[in-house]
Amino acid sequence: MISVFDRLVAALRSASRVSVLTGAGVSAESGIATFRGAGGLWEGHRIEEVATPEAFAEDPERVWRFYEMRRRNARDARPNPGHEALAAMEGRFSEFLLATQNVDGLHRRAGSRNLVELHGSIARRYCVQCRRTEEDLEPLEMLPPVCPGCGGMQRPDIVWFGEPLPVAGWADAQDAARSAEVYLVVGTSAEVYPAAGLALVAADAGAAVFEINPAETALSPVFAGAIREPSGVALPRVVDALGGRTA
Ligand code: BV8
Ligand code: ZN
Repeated sequence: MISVFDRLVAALRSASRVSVLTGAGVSAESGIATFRGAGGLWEGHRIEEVATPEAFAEDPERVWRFYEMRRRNARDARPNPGHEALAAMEGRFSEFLLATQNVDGLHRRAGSRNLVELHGSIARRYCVQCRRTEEDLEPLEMLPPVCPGCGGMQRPDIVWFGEPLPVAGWADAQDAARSAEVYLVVGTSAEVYPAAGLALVAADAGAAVFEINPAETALSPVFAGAIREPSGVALPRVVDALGGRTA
């Protein structure tokens, strides 16, 4: 009986088009709490209540306290071997795209370049008046921060619940899911749409879809197989097994 791990490695060995969807679980080993693992609460409120345009309109300072806390966590965190393995995979396939739901910037810091940040980035903020954008992870002097250009209030460049995903990034992620021969779903509870739907797009288009997650998820039944290990352990093992594979 061939193991799921060996099936995954064999599928990757013969693939030239690979795409990956990641969620908060890939950053867990960098010390960043996941949404639903950490109870998904902030000051006693569900994330879905804090990460919305309505919450921001009602109390921008409270929402900024949530994001300043997450900016500090991201600033202090380091990419883990799972992030690094995904960055290493990029160069081994003629077509590779990593679509992440994470806003912590760790994939980019690990070296991933064929990357779509489906839900924005905690390092970016923009002025609600003139849309001027700043990008840094420095501590913010005042909350809410103000635009250095026009003095308008800035908001995080994050996709909140009820907000549309970036059009270009979403299109690229969908195209990659449609054309992938192997699709990896790593560290996500697959509860947030439309991101989670990418796994269904890949499966419907005939990709071999594998899940890397210590726990079952809503989409587990759809997948060709699951590796029930932390991504920081499983992904480096997969990359090692691919050896010096060239594109
Ligand atoms: C939209 C930015 C329309 C914020 C985020 C009812 C049914 C279905 C859908 C909806 C519904 N009601 C509303 C909706 C739509 C809604 C949605 O899906 N809601 C959910 C809650 C049901 N979606 C939206 O609103 C989206 N927009 O639909 O717009 C539209 C269209 C056009 C025009 C106008 C409007 C926007 C969704 C984006 C929301 N923003 N992030 C922020 O981060 O502060 S989502 C947020 O959840 C994060 O991005 C996070 O990544 C994402 C998903 O969570 P996960 O990443 O999966 O994390 P989670 O903690 O859940 O799971 C962690 C997993 O890791 C677990 O499985 C665990 O086992 C595993 N794990 C743990 N350790 C490890 C590990 N795995 C591997 N290794 C480990 N070591
Ligand atoms: Zn401005």
